[in-house]
Amino acid sequence: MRSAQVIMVALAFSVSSSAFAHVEKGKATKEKKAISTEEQPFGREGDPKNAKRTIKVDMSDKMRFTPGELTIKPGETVRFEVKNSGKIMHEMVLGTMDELKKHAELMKKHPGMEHDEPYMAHVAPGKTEQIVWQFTKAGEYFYGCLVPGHFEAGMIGKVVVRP
Ligand SMILES: [Cu+2]
Repeated sequence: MRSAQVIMVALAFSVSSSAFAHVEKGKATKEKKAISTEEQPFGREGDPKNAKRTIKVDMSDKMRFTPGELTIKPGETVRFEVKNSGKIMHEMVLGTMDELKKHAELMKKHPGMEHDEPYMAHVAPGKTEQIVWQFTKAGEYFYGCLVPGHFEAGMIGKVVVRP
């Protein structure tokens, strides 16, 4: 029982640290691919068929998300329609506060880095992109814009997952 717990903890750690394994790509493409089964501390990629709720999120050059706070039920799959109503690039990245902070630091060191994960949407000015995500566990999570400087300017929102 003890050793099983240790393995579980080690496994959870390796999964969350792999979230920072960015792949440098020429261009981030949004082609159709299989739904990832990778578990993150804040849930996993959702099946669009199970998304009963759509939440529109607006991102502006005032470095704000609207809405800035969401309440979601544990197990719920949500379709985010993420609109960039500004004139510069923005992105919505879901995560824990700890991960978002680390990720923002990484983005400052490597500003040209492109990455694509199911829990993030990079949105060009005037465009709308989607994230389908299942929040599997109750807790407090966040979404941030990790374009260098934006997170620090307060471009951050909160997701409260509770029954
Ligand atoms: Cu931004």
